[in-house]
Amino acid sequence: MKEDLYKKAIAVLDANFQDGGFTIPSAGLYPFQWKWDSGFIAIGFAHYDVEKAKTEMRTLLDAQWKNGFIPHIVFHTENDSYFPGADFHHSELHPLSSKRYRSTGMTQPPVTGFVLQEMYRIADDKKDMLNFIKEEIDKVYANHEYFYKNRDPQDEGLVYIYHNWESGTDNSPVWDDIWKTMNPPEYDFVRKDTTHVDASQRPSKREYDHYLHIIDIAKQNNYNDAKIAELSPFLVQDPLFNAMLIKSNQALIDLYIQIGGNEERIKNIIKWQSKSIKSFNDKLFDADLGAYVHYDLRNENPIRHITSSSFSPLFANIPSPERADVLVNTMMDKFGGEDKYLCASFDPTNDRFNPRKYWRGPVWINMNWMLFLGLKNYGFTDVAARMKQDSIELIEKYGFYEYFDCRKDTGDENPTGYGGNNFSWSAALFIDMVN
Ligand code: 9WN
Repeated sequence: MKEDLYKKAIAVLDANFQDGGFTIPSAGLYPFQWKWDSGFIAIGFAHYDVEKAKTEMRTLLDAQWKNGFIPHIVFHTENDSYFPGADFHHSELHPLSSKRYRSTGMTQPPVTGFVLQEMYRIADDKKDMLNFIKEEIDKVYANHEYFYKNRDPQDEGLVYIYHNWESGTDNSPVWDDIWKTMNPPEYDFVRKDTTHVDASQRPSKREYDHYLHIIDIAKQNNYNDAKIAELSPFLVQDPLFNAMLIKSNQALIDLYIQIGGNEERIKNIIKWQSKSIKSFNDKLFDADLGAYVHYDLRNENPIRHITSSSFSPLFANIPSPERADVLVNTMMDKFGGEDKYLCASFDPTNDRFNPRKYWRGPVWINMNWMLFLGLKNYGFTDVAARMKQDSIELIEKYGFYEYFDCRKDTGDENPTGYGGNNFSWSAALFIDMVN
């Protein structure tokens, strides 16, 4: 069974790989290259087609802007099966945007550093992979430098995101608190996502009004970072985003040491890193909840809800062992009942939990993959094993869907996975987990 699924996973990835040298997340629903998807996808490819893994990362890094920014979607082709596309985002408004690729003017979690390290771990030919890494690593460094220079207005070592799409966890109930502070106009637009996926599994029209309004404000200011920091109604320090930056910082340090030289860069990253880890622990940990939370920088409030992102610091070695114990107890207590698969994207004991809707409850394989590695690293062997087992079981039961109901019994006659099918990162990370 697992062997068949392994072959199927390879078939999903290969079918989604495009002539332009990148992989779409899911046909129809997501027809372009997405930043964090690409990183997870490269990890999958690295196990069986190392050239494709390199191509995926090369293409993504080739779309980097002159200021080090890497966009969240690269629009390689014209395709009207997705909204909002290149003509809505207008990345050319930013003077330093890529002249070669049209893209969005927002980013996604900083995966590229740790992905290069994972590719090195997986590669049989380490020398060849290190040569590839030498070619690309300075672009990742420039990306981190961009974040610390432009996304940390109070110089805390914690970078902000200015849009929920930057978080990757797009309609998390966490953002509801921010929507309450906004009153965007009603936009007139044609949704494409709900032609591919049942509307009950996707965000609402009103949520999309908020999403579009934040982009409009950024566009009115030509995607200027300082203006966005001043004016965007959405400005959040997200624990997942910052944990991934910290994880990638460490990867850069390790890889630069291996490459040799680069003393100045290593010194800078170490400086960023120690500040980031300290602020992360001081500011984002909520002792009463026993979990890390998001911080609303625009309104200067912690957003006190538990999500799967709350546990992501385990992946980046951020909590002390004592705090990691607290975190895992919270996870098992609220998310870990025997009637559930790990790990719901939102607190199942909270009123805002919805087991079928996008990031408001369902299980996502990329989150499980990060949590699995983090738990393993801290020595939570049993919980790590369950995280992996639950991920594999969900894929065996439903296939390579985008997200899954965390309830073992959904009450449906014909239960199914949710969102897009033949979804690339579910296939890629399955390949990594069973290897
Ligand atoms: C907006 C591609 C992306 C993922 C995100 C996921 C979803 C897009 C959308 O799909 O977001 O970026 O249109 O819903 O939430 O994490 O990168 O797979």
